[in-house]
Amino acid sequence: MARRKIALIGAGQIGGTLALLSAQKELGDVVLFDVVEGVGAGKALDIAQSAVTQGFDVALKGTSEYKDIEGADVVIVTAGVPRKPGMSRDDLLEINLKVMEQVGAGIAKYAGNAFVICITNPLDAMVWALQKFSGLPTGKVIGMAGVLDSSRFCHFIAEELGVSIEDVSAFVLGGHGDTMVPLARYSTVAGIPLTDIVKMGWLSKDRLDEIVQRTRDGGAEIVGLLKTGSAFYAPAASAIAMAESYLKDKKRVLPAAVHLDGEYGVKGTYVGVPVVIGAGGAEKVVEIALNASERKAFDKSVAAVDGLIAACRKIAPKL
Ligand code: TXD
Repeated sequence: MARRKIALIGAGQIGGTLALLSAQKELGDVVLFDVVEGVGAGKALDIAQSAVTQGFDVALKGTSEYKDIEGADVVIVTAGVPRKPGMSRDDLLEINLKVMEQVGAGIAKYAGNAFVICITNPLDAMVWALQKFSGLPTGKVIGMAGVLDSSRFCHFIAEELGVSIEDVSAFVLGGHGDTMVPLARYSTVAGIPLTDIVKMGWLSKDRLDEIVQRTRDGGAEIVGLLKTGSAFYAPAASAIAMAESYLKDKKRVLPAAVHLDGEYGVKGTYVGVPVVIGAGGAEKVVEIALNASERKAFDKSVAAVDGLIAACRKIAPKL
């Protein structure tokens, strides 16, 4: 079977890391696209020159022309601008919406059968707009945020309890913003729900609440430390996990921003929920039972996403 083809639209901090991780896992040949001449080609060449020491056989190419993404199996979109200290993800909406229109046209023309993973912020609105601009089926266009937010939650829990990260599983629902919903009840350490870990006295409720808030602030914490950009290693690793589940038909159950068509009582909005990702794309939305406080928090997050989508519609009435 010919090698798969992975197109990365945006060859910046995350895009370059996506290219390296994808090559290391030999997921397929890589095309690094960027509007800035040379960025994609430079990073492609640099990673290719690490192949002999890392032992991967994939072709890497940089480009500024959409024709070079022709026939891509997976397209991962990071094109746009990241935030600077003091900026919210929502502040990026207007500038990145224009980018999504260009990217959507390029995907529609050259990669209509691809599985598209959007990363650009504000994520839930950008993936919604990208699906509309590209015209691809809603099940083939999803957003990466929940895997990242859950990974942050897992890291903080493992660090706090002094346990292996391999035995921690976390769940974060809702939009990729301040209203995200880390779900302690469905997050576990070796299968033990965090709510029971608190009852056992292994973790205090106050510390759990602090960890939940630190998860919500996870992006801003790194922006504040880096000053010149936002997180990119964990975001890239998160998107690669989603791409790998599609390419290898792994049927992983991962939190991702997907189009809801009535599930969770939501219709027509993209928001983070658990989804089965396999060769068909977002194959099944997993509808978990939410208690009253979880439902309230989830609905608040959906409302925040709907507000961003309304802002997109104001800027681009054709959406
Ligand atoms: O969890 C998540 N979804 C978030 C997403 C996690 C972290 C970062 N998040 C967002 O991803 C961030 O707020 C940005 O909107 C994107 C990309 O972040 P990155 O750190 O990779 O930004 P860079 O390094 O600035 O890279 C963006 C690249 C850069 O090289 C630009 O030249 C290019 O995008 N760019 C474009 N490429 C193609 N087409 C257009 N129009 C374009 N405009 C800029």
